[in-house]
Amino acid sequence: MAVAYDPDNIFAKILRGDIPCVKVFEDEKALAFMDVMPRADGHVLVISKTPGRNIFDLPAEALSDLILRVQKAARAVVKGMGADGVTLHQFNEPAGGQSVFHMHFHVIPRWEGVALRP
Ligand code: DGP
Repeated sequence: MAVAYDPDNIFAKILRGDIPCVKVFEDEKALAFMDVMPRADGHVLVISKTPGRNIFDLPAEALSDLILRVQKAARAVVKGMGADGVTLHQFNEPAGGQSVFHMHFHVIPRWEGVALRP
């Protein structure tokens, strides 16, 4: 698997400020913002600031930085949304369900007995 990173993907444009987003958190390693197609209220995307298409090419240090921000986002959405838990989604390549080819995690608040929206 060696597909090149495309610096013109949507999330790279969001990182450059070329496309707006509803930002919820940012530091030197990652950006978190609201998903435009939320599977539940409070559905957040956490993206790496290091260029990488997905799990296959993101450098280990950037992956480690990213998962720590995912943990932070998970704690924040549970607190902020009054959720009972979170579901993390992370897709890799079209066959794996990925549609935006810049490494990211979905952090989706969950409530007991409430299904995800399709
Ligand atoms: P996936 O690559 O399958 O993890 O899906 C990408 C997600 O990104 C999908 O839930 C919709 C979201 N998305 C796509 N374009 C935009 C955009 O321009 N802004 C925001 N905030 N989210 C987007």
